[in-house]
Parts: sequence; C-alpha cells; structure tokens
Amino acid sequence: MKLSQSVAWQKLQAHKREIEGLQMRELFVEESDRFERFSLQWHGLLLDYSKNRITSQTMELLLELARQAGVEKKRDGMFAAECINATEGRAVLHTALRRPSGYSLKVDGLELSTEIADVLAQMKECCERVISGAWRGFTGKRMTDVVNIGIGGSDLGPFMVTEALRPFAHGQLQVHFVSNIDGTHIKETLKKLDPETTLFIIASKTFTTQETLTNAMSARGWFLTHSGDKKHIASHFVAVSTNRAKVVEFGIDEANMFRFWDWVGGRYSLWSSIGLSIALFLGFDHFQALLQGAYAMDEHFRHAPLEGNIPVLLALLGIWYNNFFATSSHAVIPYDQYLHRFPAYLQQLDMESNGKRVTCEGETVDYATGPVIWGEPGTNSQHAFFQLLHQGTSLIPADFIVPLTTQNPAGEHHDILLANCFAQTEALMKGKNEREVRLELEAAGCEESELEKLLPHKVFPGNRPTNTILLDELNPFTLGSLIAMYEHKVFVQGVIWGINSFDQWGVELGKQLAKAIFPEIQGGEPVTGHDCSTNALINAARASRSKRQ
Ligand code: G6Q
Repeated sequence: MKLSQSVAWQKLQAHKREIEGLQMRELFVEESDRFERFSLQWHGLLLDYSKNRITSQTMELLLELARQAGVEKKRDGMFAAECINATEGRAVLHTALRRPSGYSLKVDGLELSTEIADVLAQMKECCERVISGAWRGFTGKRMTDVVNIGIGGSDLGPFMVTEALRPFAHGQLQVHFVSNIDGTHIKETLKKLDPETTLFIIASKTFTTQETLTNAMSARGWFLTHSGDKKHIASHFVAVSTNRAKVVEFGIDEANMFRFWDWVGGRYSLWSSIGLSIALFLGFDHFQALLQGAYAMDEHFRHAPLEGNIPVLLALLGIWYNNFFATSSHAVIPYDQYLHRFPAYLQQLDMESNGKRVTCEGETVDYATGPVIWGEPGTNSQHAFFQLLHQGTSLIPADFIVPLTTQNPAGEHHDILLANCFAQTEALMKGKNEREVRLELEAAGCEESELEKLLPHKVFPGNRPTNTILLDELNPFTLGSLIAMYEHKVFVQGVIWGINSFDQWGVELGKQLAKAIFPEIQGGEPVTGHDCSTNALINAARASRSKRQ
C-alpha cells in the first residue's frame, strides 16, 4: 500500500487539521511540564523538542508511522549487513567502522572487524610517523602540511570535522583541503606550501573522479617541478581508496595506500581511512574518540525504544513538517564558530541521501521526501536571513545546536552567544501578537495614526518550530555522536519514505554531459549539437578561449 494511503499517514493528516490552530505559546502556558515531556538527555547531549507544534497525540501518531514502516527491523537489517542499498547491490556498514573490534560480521567473505582493525593500525602508524617527524620528505625534512585532495564525501566530512575540532589539534601539522576543479583552489593552496614539507592525501573511493584526479595531477606536477624525481613521490603522496589498480597507475606506492570498502558510502566515509586527514591533524587518539562518540550514538539508536530514541524523534519531527505542513526546507543553525561547515556537511548527508523521487520498488512517490537543508552559524545568521524565519511567508523548522562551554573563554562572549541562541528559539515560538505590539508602541509614546501604520509590520506570528541541541562541550566524542545522530535521522526518514538513502544516481547525468562538452570547448568547430542555449554557451567559451591563445 502507498504510504500516503496508509492508516498512520491518514491519521496524521486528520490530526494535523485538528491541531493546526494550536499556538505553542498557549501550550507552554497550559503545560508546565512540556519541557520534561518533550526533551531527552543523553551522554552530554540534551535534545529539547518542546518548541514544536506537537501534542502527546502527535508523537504517538508519528511513532505509529515509524512502526508501520518497520523502522526497527530495517535498522537491525542495516547493522546486520543486509544488502539495503539495492540499486548498487551493497550493504551499508559505516557503523561497523566505529564499532569496537572483537565482533564477528562477514561481508564478501571478509571478517569486517579484522579488516577494519588492520586499516586503523595502518592509519595509527602513519599518524605516529608523520606527527613525530619520523616521516621525512625528499630533502630530509619533517612534514608541516597535509593537503587532502578529494571532493563530495571525500572532502566535506573531513573538512567539517577538522574545522570543528581545531582546538584539539596537536599543532605539529596544518591541514588544507582542495576539492574544486576550479584551478584557483589548488593554485591558491599550493602558494602557501613548501614541497619539501607537504604530504598530499589523494582521497577518492573510486579513484576515477575527474575533479580529484585533475587536482592530484596538478599537485603531482607542482611537486615534481620542485623535487625533480618521481622516486620522491613515495614520501609525499598517499592515497585513500577502494581502487588499488588506479592508485598504482597514478604512481602511488601500494604501501602508502589506505583502503576502504564499497559498503562505505562516500558521504558516510569520514569514519574510514577517508578520515586520515582528521587523524593526522588531531592525532589518532582524537580520531578514535570521534569513532567512540559515533558508536555510542549507534548503540543508543539500536537499543533505545523509539519514543526515547533521539534520531528517531528528530526524523519524525522532520516528517511532521515536511509532509503535513509542506515546509520543504529545514535550517540548521550551529551557535559555534568551529561548526561553520556543519550545515554544508549536513546538506550533502541529507539531500544526497533523501533527495529521491521513487521508492525502493521504483514507484514515483506522491509525497515530499528530503527537504532542502541549509544554514549558517548563529549569531551571524541572525543579522542575515532570520528576518524570513521570523516574519516570512514560509514555515521553516530549524535545529539550533550549541555547546554550553566554549574552547575560547573571552569575557562575556559565551553567555551572550547562549542568550542569543535561546532568545531566538523563544522568539520563534512565541512571536509578538498585535496586543503586545500595541502596548509596546503606546509605552514608547507612539501617536495612534503612526501606531496603526507600524502595527502589521511589527507583528511576529510565532508558532515557528525549533529543536535545540545542547552539548556539554564540542569535543571529538560529542561531535562523533552529533554526526551519527544526523546519519540515523536521515536513515529513519528514508525508511519511512520507502526510498533508498544510499545511492546517488542524481549526480550522474551532469557528469556524463560535462565529459561530452569538455572536448567541444577545446575543439575547432562551432558546436551545434545541443539545444540553442547550451550551443551558445559552449561557443562563447570557445571564442573566449581562442582569443586567449
Ligand atoms: C557521496 C557521493 C559523492 C562522492 C564524490 C567523490 O556519497 O558518492 O559525494 O563522495 O563524488 O567520490 P570519490 O571518493 O569516488 O572520488
């Protein structure tokens, strides 16, 4: 049966009509225990979801939807290595990467815990050698800089984590990320570097990605210009990949290859050897703490009852708005400067996973799936797009993430930051009604005629939903938990929508067309084979190119 015709779905539709008019500010007045009922504390993380347009019945009906979709069974199937990524014929086992060794789980005849432990040992050894200075470059100097060359899942996670955990870095190495095919990215990065002390990580699951290989070739060319001999590549280039043959073809020593496996999806790969840049920058112990934090969340997700399960609750609240209030976008606002790349990271995790329009059975859905995920750190975003959150015509649910302590105590900064975060969620929930605006303007001595003019502009409708996620501290463990929490939220939503959250066919078409257009831009003949818009754009590029030659 179609999801939209199922009992739980229909009940939720009816319930939405019933509670549509409820105002959260009134619910808070009536229910003094609302926070206790709609919040959860877990391992240094507090989820407050009381500022949502929900009642106890809403949560019961949403949980019924989760049960109807078989979330628990599907979750157990993922952990048990079932082939849940059916369109790519793979299991989905990023969770195995953070599981303490000693368990037994086989995929393709390989014992996962041994495989994973071997690669972790290789990563640990590499970290020790590079950080201690035992790893020497072609002129005998120690490494000072690490450049991760990768894109998408081979970039966004490690980049976000190294930024988020900067205060935990040991300081012996700087880390840089090059992803964009725009030559500016590699050129600007190389300008800052000394070839004698730079270690490049070529991070690519497939080792066929055009952007990564082009950037890697440019880095290689730059390095060879300075070092003068291919034999030095071994001490300045390592690879992270599943594709041994391509790594060797590129000229990287097999001993310097860190493998991973096709059951680790790109956007779920920071826990694998794709996290080498993280481990080098922070030290292997901190990388392990990141894994431990994620594992703790995995255990919570596996064993907590659905009604007390943080990723499940977040997933259901997301579905409540996306499917029953037609919100279509979801903001993520970290109140922590170190988390400035977190929304970008989540954008890929969520939108690439759940941006699907057919079910696992290939049927077109008649309900919304993944929302647009977007955001920027607070407080900056308050001075930018928050206007629309407060008074715009769209209802946009938002997650506010804030650590209670700061790595950089500086006078009153952190208390002001916290005050702003809490004030925003309060303002979004309460709003300011006509009566309040009127009283405020009268108290300020505003003339009646002026007051009437200003009144509609100063009203805040409120009733705008938010989740607040408080962390005791942002550290490797809590960040690992936070990321895993969102991974599982995305998984649960995918299960309920009946889609495959683990493939990404939608990125293929543009790649194919770019391969065809690339030689046309370089070719001698005017291009006529596309639509007239694409022809004209390619010909403009050709004309500009020939002027420069
Ligand atoms: C992630 C996607 C995608 C992928 C990049 C890089 O889930 O599959 O973002 O990570 O296209 O791919 P490679 O690691 O193979 O270069």
